[in-house]
Amino acid sequence: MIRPAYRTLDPAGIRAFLAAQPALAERLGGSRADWRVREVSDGNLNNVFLIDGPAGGVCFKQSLPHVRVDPDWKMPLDRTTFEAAYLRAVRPHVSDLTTELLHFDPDLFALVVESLDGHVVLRHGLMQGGDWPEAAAAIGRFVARATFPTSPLALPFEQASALLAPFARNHTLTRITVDLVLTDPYHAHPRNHWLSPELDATVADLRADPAVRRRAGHMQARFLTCRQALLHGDLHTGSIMVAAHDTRVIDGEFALPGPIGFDCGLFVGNLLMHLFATPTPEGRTRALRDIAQFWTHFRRDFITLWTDAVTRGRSGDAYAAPLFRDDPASLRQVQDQFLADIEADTIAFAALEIIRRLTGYAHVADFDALPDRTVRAARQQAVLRLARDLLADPTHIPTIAALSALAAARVA
Ligand code: SR1
Ligand code: MG
Repeated sequence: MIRPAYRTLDPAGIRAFLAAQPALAERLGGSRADWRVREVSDGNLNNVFLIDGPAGGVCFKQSLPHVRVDPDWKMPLDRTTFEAAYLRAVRPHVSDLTTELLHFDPDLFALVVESLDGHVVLRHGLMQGGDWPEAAAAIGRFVARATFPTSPLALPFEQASALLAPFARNHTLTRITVDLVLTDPYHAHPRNHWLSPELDATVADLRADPAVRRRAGHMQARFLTCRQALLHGDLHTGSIMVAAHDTRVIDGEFALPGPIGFDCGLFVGNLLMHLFATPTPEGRTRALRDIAQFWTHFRRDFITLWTDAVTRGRSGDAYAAPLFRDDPASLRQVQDQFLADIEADTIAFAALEIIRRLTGYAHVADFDALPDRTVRAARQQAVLRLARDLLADPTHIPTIAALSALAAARVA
């Protein structure tokens, strides 16, 4: 059989594609002429459409041969392959917190997932002053339940290795992270830019500080060598959709084996930026609440999963059950150390995320909520200085609680 070559589908092409898949056509109901196709592309990389039919809806996502927001930046198509693989790998553990994979086409690099029409992107919702009091706890649960079971804490090393190996080949998007998140902001690079000249001195200070560069280098090494578990790899507030009592993580195309604190740090870093961008005291109170809730739930759920696995004699080869099953005090001690290491990584990766989102290639919209450009620059400067301080002296701020207290004092 000759398989069709890749082409970017327009709405008519998407209708034909869906009509050719009986299960998808049945899910939508009616016939293709009844289907409403809306483009909702929001991220930097891919085309995304929502399709509604008389019986239901689906979401269609397709890789482009370039960065969506920059057609001159050519890019291999393989990213949706990794997103589909990530969904298959974590969905059994987080079925209520992500989306159902309905179909993947490896030739068109297109995936179809359940539609979350009625949900909003968390970043947009927060910017509009909305409150989702359950969302941060849900993301804490998500990270615990997506990482523990995909790590050698839970699996024999052979199984962990087989699970993680394909994701270690997610070179295209890992290169993006290595460059855009971990490297470019710390030297002069043409992709870097920032809001206004008021930030020039802050950016220059940051780059001139050897302690910052040493810590950025250390975190590059953590990111590339500490393969603790399967990560989402891009867990910012634009990769989360929320409704009143429902939180879903989307966009797993950056999935890779890595340090668990990377996923935690991206989420916390984005909440910190929201904290400094939100114009109201209520918004700031909620951002601090969300950071605390996230960490509390992540930590608690991770330890619960681990303790249960050891107690049942069904943990993996790292901290193997025979060593700890009959020694709960030692288990508690190694858990506290493991979680303290994740906490330190979280704080450092949060700082790196803040710096790259304000001085690198891909910025965030949160600060658009501040109409006055001078106020916007002052708030960006404050959160950039916080990020610099977190990197320059990690021993000074060793916990999420200390980080929140410092952020609260600086944003007041
Ligand atoms: C060229 S891609 C830029 C950014 O968009 C994605 O969402 C990732 O965060 C990436 O770093
Ligand atoms: Mg994305």
